Amino acid sequence: MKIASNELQALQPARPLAFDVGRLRGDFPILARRVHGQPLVYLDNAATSQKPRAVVDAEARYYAEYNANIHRGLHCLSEEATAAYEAARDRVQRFVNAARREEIVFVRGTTEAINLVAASYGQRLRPGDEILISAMEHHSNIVPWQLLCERSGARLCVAPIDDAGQLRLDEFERLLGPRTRLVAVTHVSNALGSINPVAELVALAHAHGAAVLVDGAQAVPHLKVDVQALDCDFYAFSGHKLYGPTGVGVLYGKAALLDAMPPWQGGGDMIRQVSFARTTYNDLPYKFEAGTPNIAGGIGLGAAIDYVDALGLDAVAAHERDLLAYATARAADTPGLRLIGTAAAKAGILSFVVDGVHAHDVGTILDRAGVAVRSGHHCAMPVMERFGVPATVRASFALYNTRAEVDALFAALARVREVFA
Ligand code: 7TS
Repeated sequence: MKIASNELQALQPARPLAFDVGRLRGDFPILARRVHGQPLVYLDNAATSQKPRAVVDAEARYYAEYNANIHRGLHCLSEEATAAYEAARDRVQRFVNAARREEIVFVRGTTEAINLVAASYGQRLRPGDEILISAMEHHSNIVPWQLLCERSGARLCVAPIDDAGQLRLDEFERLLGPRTRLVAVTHVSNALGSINPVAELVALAHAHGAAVLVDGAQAVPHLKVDVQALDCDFYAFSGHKLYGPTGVGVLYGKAALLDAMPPWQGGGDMIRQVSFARTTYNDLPYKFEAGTPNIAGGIGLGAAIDYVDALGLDAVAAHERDLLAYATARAADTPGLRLIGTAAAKAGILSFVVDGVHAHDVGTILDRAGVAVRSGHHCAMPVMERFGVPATVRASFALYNTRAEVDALFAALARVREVFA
């Protein structure tokens, strides 16, 4: 009996490819370029990560071969585009282990996901209710809640962090009270790298009857996320930090909650029946997806998830842990460098200040050496205030970074010392 090669493939146990950073760097065309005459050392992955050829090609193929609007045309191209977009939703569902595909709402990014929850779920908040966040949140997980507090009369409570940049669990628990309706907390801090014990926070919040939104923007590229195991009510992330396109992201929400929530934007696709007397809304997830979405972006995000899945997030995490440990050790040997964020559990981020040199000057000198980092407050001004610094330099790692690139970072930092000596 002859066995076709694809059937043979199906007989092999699913095994991630070996993690060969040298080989997989070839998948990212941009990594071959030079800046200021130097090889690019891209360490600004927490801002946005670079895209593998597979993602760029998936977007280009949509535009070149089957560009059409989705969910409406009965013609061939529209059916192909709809199938590809909805297949991306299925990939996202598997990626975060959501129970149902209707629980995956496509949005513009993390920021929009959080604003959606604040605008829609937020309508049930009343004066005197409380929203609990942490002191390490990105502005996009602070300001939407402040706006909601202004609208509703609710109060914003903030759980503090310790000197290492870890959430104070005792204070978090103390701040959970009978008026707490919602907890909104980051999974991984973008300014410090701290990983929060989300499952534990969710259990505590649920014991007090509060729903939980998790900002997963900095977590999904580095950790395997299982929304059912976390038992969070909402989980938000962006495609562009996960090797996918900009302008697309995901709001996961438990179906029962999403179902009970009012729509937040009105328009095409989110309705079932419209008349001037009365409009009824579409089923989940479309009720929250008004208007033509980022079709190419959704398809590109599906390709990005395929790429990461093929490598295996466990292998990616192990590689990044090695880079972070190596960089942390080198930082300890660097005079005048102080780490901001030394939590026991960290993912992919080395934030620091250099004695006597502003972070922006450090960033500029690093850039001349081809090393791209972010210098500033990282849209987390309260974190800067907590540590008494105006800004930090942040090197953030991705699956394609190497120890040699960490060496390039520290060689450029030595140059900073020479310039400012
Ligand atoms: N939440 C966290 C924890 C983030 O790190 C970011 C972006 C956002 C939310 C917002 O994501 P967006 O895709 O909607 O913009 N963080 C960063 C950063 O650290 N540097 O640039 C953007």
